Parts: sequence; structure tokens; C-alpha cells
Amino acid sequence: MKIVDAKVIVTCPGRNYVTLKITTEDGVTGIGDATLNGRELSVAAYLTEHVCPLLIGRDAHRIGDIWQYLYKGAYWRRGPVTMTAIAAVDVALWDIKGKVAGLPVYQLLGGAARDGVLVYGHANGQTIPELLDDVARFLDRGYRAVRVQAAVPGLEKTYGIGGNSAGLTYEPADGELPSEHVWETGAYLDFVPEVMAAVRERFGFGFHLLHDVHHRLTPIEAGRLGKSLEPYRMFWIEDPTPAEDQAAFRTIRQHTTTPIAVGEIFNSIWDCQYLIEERLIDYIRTSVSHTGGITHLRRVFDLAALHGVRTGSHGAGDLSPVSFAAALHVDLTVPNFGIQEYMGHLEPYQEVFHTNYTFTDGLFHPGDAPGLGVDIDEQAAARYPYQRAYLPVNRLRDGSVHDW
Ligand code: CS2
Ligand code: MG
Repeated sequence: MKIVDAKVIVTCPGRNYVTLKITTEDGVTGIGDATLNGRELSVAAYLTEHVCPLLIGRDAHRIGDIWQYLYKGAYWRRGPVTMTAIAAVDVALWDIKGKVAGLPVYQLLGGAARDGVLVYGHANGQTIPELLDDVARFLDRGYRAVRVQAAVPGLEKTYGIGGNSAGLTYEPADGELPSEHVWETGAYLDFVPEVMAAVRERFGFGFHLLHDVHHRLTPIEAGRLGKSLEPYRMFWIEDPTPAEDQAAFRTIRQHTTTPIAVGEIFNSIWDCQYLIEERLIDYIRTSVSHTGGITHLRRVFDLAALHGVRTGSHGAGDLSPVSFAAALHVDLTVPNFGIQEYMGHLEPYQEVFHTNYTFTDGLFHPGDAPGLGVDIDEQAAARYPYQRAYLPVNRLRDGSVHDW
């Protein structure tokens, strides 16, 4: 089943998405997400200039071989651009295989190991009362797990706060250059336990509570935070310290039993090998679209399973609905599934991406359409041209650049 066409679609329905569309000689099409937030065109060019020409004439069924060919054949390995491009090819080929087989991708991966995929939503507020109202909205909608973030008093802008009327948190893409935030660790560390106490006091312990630290602490500060949150029985704290310094996680472990989740900026099994093998984390949060696709993500999850680490895939709104669907197919099948992030997508994304996944009682299901169950409307995509946008940059009060 030869590949006859591979093209890249860049569109901005609410925010930028890059999609790879592969077509076979029989006219079967498959799509994969190639979005790398804030650096979208680098992956688009990598695909168009260097990968698409290599796909033409290859057998679309040989997913593993094409993966190895693109990975080893480039000589230059790993990294977000390469691994996002390979992921897009991989996911598009799984989509095609499912359509040809007449089966949803999760059936090809071994079938459902659970009834649905537990997700966490994003509650946030400028103040604690505002946050509590938002948590109530998620619980009312049936969520069994909620990530909570509240604006740190005294800081003008805190990560993860704000959003639209649908309760979606998006860092604004405001203007041609990145916005700058100011960060102060002391104020944050004093404030977070107060936030979690307020949430547990009002809603009790009958749902999972999560929090994203977004790489901002030192190892010992992260240990202190984890310890101070132990009474609130967090499901996890995410990205407590910058993930490059992996030995730092040993320090955190020595000080707290609060579970640790890491991985949204990792791109390969080699990036998480140490943390997993040394059992320094509890959840691996790699994403299907930044970690080489379904084929490679399953290897990461298998390594994690060997070491008692569960999955918790990244599912931010800057990963397209194609990614979210692909993640759900994997999540439904793996033995060591933990949780899946669900941030949702901004309208008018539904004009461009047609999805089949459903949400009931806190669980998502990818649906039973053959393949991934997501399609892209190219005419609609063309109505929303790419707009350059950046993630914000963080500085400490003295002006030095800090992790955002
Ligand atoms: C985040 C992301 O979802 C998360 O946990 O940390 O929102 C992250 O900031 C973005 O995906 C960056 O593009
Ligand atoms: Mg995060």
C-alpha cells in the first residue's frame, strides 16, 4: 500500500496547529499532529523539506520500519523538532492502518484494558474563592480529577491562570513577541498549601487533586513543597524542578511522599530512562506528539511499567485534537495507565477538526470509528492562517531569566 502524497497543513483556529496528512495509492488518508507550540514552522519545514519526499513510494503498513528509517536515517537524533515530525508520520500511519483494517487504533494496540480514560481538567482562579467556584464547575461536569492553580498574591501574572468562558486555560499569544512574567518562589511556596487546604476543606477527598509547578523550584524547595502538601493527598505535583537535572529528583524523593510527575518536555525514551529506572518519579507525562508517536510512546510506557511508574500523558490545548485522540487510543490499552491531561481546545477548532471522542462520568473514550476517529477539513483550515505566537518568558525580581 504505497504512499503517494504527504503534505503539511498549518492552521490557526484559536491557536496554531500543524497537521501532516498522508495519502496512499488506494486513496486512504491518515493524519498526525506536528504542532510544537511557539516553534510551529520549524517542524512544518522539517517535514516538508526533509521527510515528506522520503515517504513517497514507501509501504504505509511498515510503521516500525519507517520510524527507524526516519530516526536512524537522519543521523541527527532526538530533540523536539525531529521527534515531533516523526510522531506525526507515525500517528498518520496508525490512522491509515486502522482505516484499512476497519478498526479503531486501540483495537490494533491490543484492545481496551479499561472502560474509559480518566482525565483531569484545569481549574484556576485569580483568588482562592474564584478557584473554588471553578473546581465546583469541574466536579459538577463529572470530572473525577482536577488540576488546580491560583494566582500567587503579589505577582502580576501566574502560570496557568485565566482563560476563556469554557474554562480553558491558555497562555495568551499576545502580540509579535513573548510577554514577560515576574516570579517569586517564596510567595508561591507559602501560598500553595493554603490553596490545597481550601480545596480539600470545601470539597473533601473524594476526587483527585493535581498541581503543576512548571519547573520553577530548586530541588530542596520542591521537597519542601511536596512535604507541605502531604496532608492534602495530591495525586501528583508536576514538573517540580527543571527536568534536565535528573539527579535533583533524588533530593525531592528524600523529603516527601507526594507523587511526582514529569515528562512534557521529553522527546524520547532516553530522556526519561534515568528517572524511570531509578524510580525517581511516579508518573511519566510524555506526549504522543512530542515523543515519536504511538510506536515510541508505547516503548516509554513499557519501560515505565517495568519500574512501577504509571502514565499521565501531556494533553495541553497546544497539542491538537489529533494528538488527544491518539493519546486516548494508547491510554485505553496500556496496563500501567495513570491519568490523561485534558485541557480542551479553543473554538473554532471544531470547524477544522472533526472528532469522535466522548466524555462520560469523568472518562474519555476515543470512539469506534476506524483509525483515530479525527479528520481535518482542509478548506476550513485555510480560513485560519498561521499567526506567529510565543510562550511567555519568566524573570526573577532582580531581572534574571528564570524557568517559565
Ligand atoms: C502545561 C502546558 O499542560 C501542561 O501541563 O505545562 O500548558 C505547557 O505549558 C504547554 O504545553 C507549553 O506549550
Ligand atoms: Mg505542565
